[in-house]
Amino acid sequence: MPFYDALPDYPLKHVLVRHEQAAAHAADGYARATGRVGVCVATSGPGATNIVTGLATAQMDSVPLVAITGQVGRPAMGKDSFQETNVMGMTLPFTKHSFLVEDPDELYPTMRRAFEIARSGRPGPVLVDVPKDVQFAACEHNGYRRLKEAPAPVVGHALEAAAALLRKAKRPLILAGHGVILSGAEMELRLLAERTGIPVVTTLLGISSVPEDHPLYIGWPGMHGAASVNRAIDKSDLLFAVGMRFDDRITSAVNKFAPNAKIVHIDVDPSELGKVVKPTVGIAADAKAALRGILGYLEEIPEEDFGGACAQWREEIAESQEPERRREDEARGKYGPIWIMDAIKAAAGEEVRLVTDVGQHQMWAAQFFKFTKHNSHITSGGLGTMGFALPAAMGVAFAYPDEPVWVVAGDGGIQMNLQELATIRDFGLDIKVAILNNGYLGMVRQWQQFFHNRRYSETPITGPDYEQFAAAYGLAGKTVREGDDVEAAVKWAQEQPGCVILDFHIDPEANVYPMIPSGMSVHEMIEESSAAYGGP
Ligand SMILES: Cc1ncc(C[n+]2csc(CCOP(=O)(O)OP(=O)(O)O)c2C)c(N)n1
Repeated sequence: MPFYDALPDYPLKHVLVRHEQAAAHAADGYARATGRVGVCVATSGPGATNIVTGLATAQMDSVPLVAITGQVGRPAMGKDSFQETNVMGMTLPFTKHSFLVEDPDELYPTMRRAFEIARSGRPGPVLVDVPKDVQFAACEHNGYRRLKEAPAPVVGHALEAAAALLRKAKRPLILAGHGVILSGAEMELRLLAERTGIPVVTTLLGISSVPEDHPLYIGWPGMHGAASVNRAIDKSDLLFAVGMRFDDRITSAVNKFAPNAKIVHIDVDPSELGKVVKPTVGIAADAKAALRGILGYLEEIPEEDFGGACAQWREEIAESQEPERRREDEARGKYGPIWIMDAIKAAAGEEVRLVTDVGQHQMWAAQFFKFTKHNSHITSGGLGTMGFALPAAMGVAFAYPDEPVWVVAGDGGIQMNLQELATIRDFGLDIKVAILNNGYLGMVRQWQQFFHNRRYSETPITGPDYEQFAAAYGLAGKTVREGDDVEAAVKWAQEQPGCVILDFHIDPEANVYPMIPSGMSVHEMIEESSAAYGGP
């Protein structure tokens, strides 16, 4: 109450969402798209518990957030008071830092520090819990001393060792993660790839750190990654991993990850080095600084060695991508996810930012959308939070009101935060929503199909008529079925002012390929997923 009473006196833009979880995801979307700190506010008790999923989502993907929660007054704390909850205790495991402000004079410096912590080093969410009587109290503030930013020193000999490994490798791969985007190291990454001719793969969150039409970009690995990319990792003799954390969707998709490779691992968070994969050379440093340092050691490679050194390796990879390309092109001619992705890209143009939810559609978008704009792929990777996309897109749209923003979601996840259409309408946000409606919790159904003998236990799911639902919110909507003109519908949506919902009824049993269950060997995987499951 005191916070909201003060709010009109300050030049802050406040967005009243309809569910606090959406506030956290919207702040997250804003932060992912801009690199700036996103802020969300919630009241004590149920308001605070509602933002918990949003904080965990941000923590898993290293997103800078400050979440401010109201707390009951200090005398009431610890007494099961009305709407009291220990939000700090509850969120400690998945915030970068948490504060409970017990002294009004500490409020100002704590807020400043919260922002600094959220954006420094490896970014993450910071919680500031403020008791009601602290909010009411008069406070003194005597300025603020910034934390001394001490970027992890980049150790010269480690950089040199990494450069030496790059020079020697015959089958090297660059594996770029979210850290490349977070540290703004895209140029350095590209320079390194182009100078050495080394093919680049990304993690899911690293998608759009390199334009997908770059000749050295070959795709992404893991459980639903391309077989050719997993195979390349299997054969690689040097994995140059930067700004990534060896998530188990990549490493345990196969029984032995990168068995023939030396590993260079660069991460700003030293605790990531050796946590999952033991590096040959570990460098605890900001991606941009480390890449610059390494580039310095690669300056005097003779021209003919640049790019030429692994020409045969690139050819080998290109060959193994050929059947995948063929299968993708065949699927392109049929009504389904690829067609829909192509149509969105064509109608929205190169500037589009795509925010995806979690499930099959997320994997299809990552596989087929062909992201060419820097940092244009926004998704919940680590926590995999259904319900993320629509509110996160609100944050993206607030950050870039004049650029196209599309949501791709399933008919399950979209229903987890649909109430935000009211917020979207109130602010006239220009968000286009494509629901890939298969009538199932599709990704779960796919697992049931393959591993539970098609026992579709509790995965068929109903929903509203989305056209009518959109209309009830004063928004435009359309249902698209096989045989309808997908391009025309998407173009129509793009041309409408404000938010539009397109409800694409797709094949209920369409699957994501490849699919590599944990522990399968690369060789089994290639046979199973490419042949038996039919690819691409
Ligand atoms: C909040 C939340 N609950 C449950 C899950 C587990 N889960 C992952 S994908 C999925 C199904 C998603 O279905 P839908 O949104 O329809 O998308 P589709 O897979 O059909 O594209 C579920 C239930 C999750 N990731 N997040």
